Amino acid sequence: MKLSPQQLQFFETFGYLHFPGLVKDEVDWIIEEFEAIFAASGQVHDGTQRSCIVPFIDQRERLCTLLDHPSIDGLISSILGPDFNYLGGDGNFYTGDTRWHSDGFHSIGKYLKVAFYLDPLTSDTGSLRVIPGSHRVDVEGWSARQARDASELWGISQQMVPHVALETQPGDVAAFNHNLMHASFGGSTARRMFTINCCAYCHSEEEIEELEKFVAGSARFWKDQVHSEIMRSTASPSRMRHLQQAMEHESHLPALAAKARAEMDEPARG
Ligand SMILES: O=C(O)CCC(=O)C(=O)O
Repeated sequence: MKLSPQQLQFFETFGYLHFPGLVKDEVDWIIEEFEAIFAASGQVHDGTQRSCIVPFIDQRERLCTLLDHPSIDGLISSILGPDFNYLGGDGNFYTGDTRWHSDGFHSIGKYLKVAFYLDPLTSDTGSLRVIPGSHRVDVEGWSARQARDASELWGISQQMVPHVALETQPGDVAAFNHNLMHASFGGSTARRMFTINCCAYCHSEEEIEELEKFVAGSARFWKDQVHSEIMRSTASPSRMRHLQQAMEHESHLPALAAKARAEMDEPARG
């Protein structure tokens, strides 16, 4: 699959794309694998707070193959280039609302999240909401990026912030720029979703520094490396191309993860 120039222009302008039914034919086994990962982890999701496993697709050989899936590879390659970096991702049982936020803010490099929601979701039952255009680094001082302060800024609740809701059915895929403001409201106490994080191949020193900063973020999950051994040992040469650069820039991670283990009661939940 290759995205059209119009889809790519939409992504650059608004920061997201929605692909209804992109992995519809695979969704049964994807859900089975999702459940198997949580069952094997020993984590019991009791609905009081988010449960999260990182890196997620890496936990099972079959789920790793999503990176090789022509539609997923085509989607990511179209946006980031064929030599994109795979940077892990999380698998979640979400509980309730997620307030407005972006996944950091990268003014250097290009970072993409691909999200798989495994339950039918509407705007008011926990589907992803996005503020189109809020990812743009060339729009400075737009207070949409402070949507978490909606009540002080605009006298409205966070739920009322103008947005597009990506209402999803299992098998749909949503992709968005990490800089994009996003949230969800009204979700159940067991909303299933997992993500794949990627960035464009880094060439400049600044891009590599940004990549190393992103990699350092895995420390809060107590991870010594970005990918699992399963992901790496089962990789074909074409998948390995997406793992290599992160592997070359993760040597700072074990020390940071050791520090996190010493300071935190449990790995982060997001
Ligand atoms: O689905 C949600 O509640 C939020 C998802 C999210 O914030 C993320 O994946 O970064």
